[in-house]
Amino acid sequence: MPAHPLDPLSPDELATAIAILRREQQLGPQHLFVFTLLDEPSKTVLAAWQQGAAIDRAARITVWDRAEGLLIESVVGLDGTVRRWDPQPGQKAALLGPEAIACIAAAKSDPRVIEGLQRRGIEDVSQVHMETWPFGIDVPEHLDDGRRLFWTPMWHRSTPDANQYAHPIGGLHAIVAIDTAEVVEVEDTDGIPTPPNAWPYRLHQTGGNVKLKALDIIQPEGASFTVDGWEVNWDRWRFRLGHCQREGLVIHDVRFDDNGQERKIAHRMSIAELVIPYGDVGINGAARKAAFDTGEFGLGNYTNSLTLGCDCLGEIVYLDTSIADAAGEVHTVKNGICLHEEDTGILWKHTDTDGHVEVRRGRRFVASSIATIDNYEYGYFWYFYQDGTIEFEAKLTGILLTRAGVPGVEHPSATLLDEGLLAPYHQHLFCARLDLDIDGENNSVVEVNSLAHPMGSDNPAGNAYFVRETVLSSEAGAQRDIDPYANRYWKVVNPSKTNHTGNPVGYKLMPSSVTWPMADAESVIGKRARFMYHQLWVTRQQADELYPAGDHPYQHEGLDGLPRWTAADRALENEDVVLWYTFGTNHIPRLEDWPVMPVERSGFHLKPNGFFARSPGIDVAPSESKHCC
Ligand SMILES: [Cu+2]
Repeated sequence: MPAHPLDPLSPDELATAIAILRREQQLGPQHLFVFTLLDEPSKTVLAAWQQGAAIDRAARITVWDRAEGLLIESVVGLDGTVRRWDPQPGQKAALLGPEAIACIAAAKSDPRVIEGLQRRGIEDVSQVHMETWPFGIDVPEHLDDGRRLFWTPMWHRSTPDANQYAHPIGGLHAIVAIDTAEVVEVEDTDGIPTPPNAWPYRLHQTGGNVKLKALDIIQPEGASFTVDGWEVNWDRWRFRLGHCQREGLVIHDVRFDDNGQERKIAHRMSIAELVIPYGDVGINGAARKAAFDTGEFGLGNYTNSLTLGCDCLGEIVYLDTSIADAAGEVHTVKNGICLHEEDTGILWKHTDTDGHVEVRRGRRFVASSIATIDNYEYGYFWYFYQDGTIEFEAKLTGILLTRAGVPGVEHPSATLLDEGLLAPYHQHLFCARLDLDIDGENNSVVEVNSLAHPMGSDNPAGNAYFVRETVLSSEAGAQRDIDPYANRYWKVVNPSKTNHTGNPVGYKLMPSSVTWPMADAESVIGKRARFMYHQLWVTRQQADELYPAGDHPYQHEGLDGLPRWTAADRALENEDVVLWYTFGTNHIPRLEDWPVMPVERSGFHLKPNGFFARSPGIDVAPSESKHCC
């Protein structure tokens, strides 16, 4: 039995939930399991639950009936009951791993594809790497009959250890109807040669020429944290971890011990969507390239198994993660989540006029997980600091998505990496869903702008500035953008709880790593990922509002999720609010991003702002390192 209602579904529970649904709804081979997720208990249920009490466990299972082309939302109690069975006509399932394998096999045996490859000098189709890219809704009219489709950019991999993205095959794609694994069209444009150079990156190919002396992280007394099931205790922090097939790593129930009083900060935090729109104007469907790695693929499906000494250094505790695939088979990833501590340099320091020095080293707790989706790696790193800060950092690495270009012809929206080898411009836009509960559920969100009066009677020396605080009172007015000129940030405060200065306690969201979407808001991707046009959205907490581009973005026309919910313009003051924060990177590829991109970082900070009476790091003990002063 799970120890806590928020524990991820165990392998047994995943298998049992699927078996119950199969039995009770008489599901057959045409039924695929799109997402099998924990049906998280409501805040009321969680608040009433006592350690050791019985737990009512349920799974939220999205089923795709491929024979009927029908998506069904269900909730299955582990007690054997089907509590919801709710067909969703018109919605389409995410792209599922086993389907992709069957469709690629079909594309590789299609005579038009084989002939197109041969014309390009490629005789062995087993040397072709095909990817399965969603169509968005940019489906050619004659194929647009409601089917789920994808298309297949291809690369030639001449040896098994070659860089899979060095030889993009120009102008050849199959368009595949997913549910019947049928190639419905082959797009074939001649005249684009395959780039010739190999660009290997494996150790035996590049050599490990730069060798530094060993650097070991030694914690002779062991780690300073404890992990009990999915609960972590470290320093003054206590929180729970979760993991699911869709979002990957999830953080639950974050609390901080403030001098003996445990105070709640967040109920649930996750990266609820990740969209990568490409800005490629090229031929043959290049404009279609935009993927929702969370909603269309399920980022958690692609979780890496992590390795001590490589992915993580120090005293590590790993947690295994489990998912059920489309066929209902349960897979467990050994070491899917890494938990450890890191030194973060100086936490604080002062040298007094009398020469007295006080200095403290800082440390942070890290919960991380890495997913590989085709060419890219996404590391999700949540950091908890001794000064009360929470940070999220996405680490982006992996291989640029390449395409072939005609040598000598300049491409207006791609970087030329090598002869005929292009890396199109694109963006990675993440949307964090932050259900903060600052000392309780009823909170308000305040925008803080720093402003200066013009030099004159209100500002005689021209140096003065003040802050203007504006409560974001309803959802329509709480769609906000960054303003670096006003040093804008947003605070989540509890209006019913004040600190010793009489001001409400709060945490602030510090915007950083923001990129502005380049796609026109009325373009296909602009409608489908409308959330990306504001860095901040605030909504009233609602258990079924989880994904900012809607529950099922695959081939969805858009304007679902945040734009739809916020049309209700619900009041937000002193309510249970959820912040949605959009951030990311504008990736104009560099030569130095090739052949494997050094890690790029993007994220945000949540910092206590009047939450504590003083720095919570002030009484951290001095370092006892033998190498210290
Ligand atoms: Cu990129």
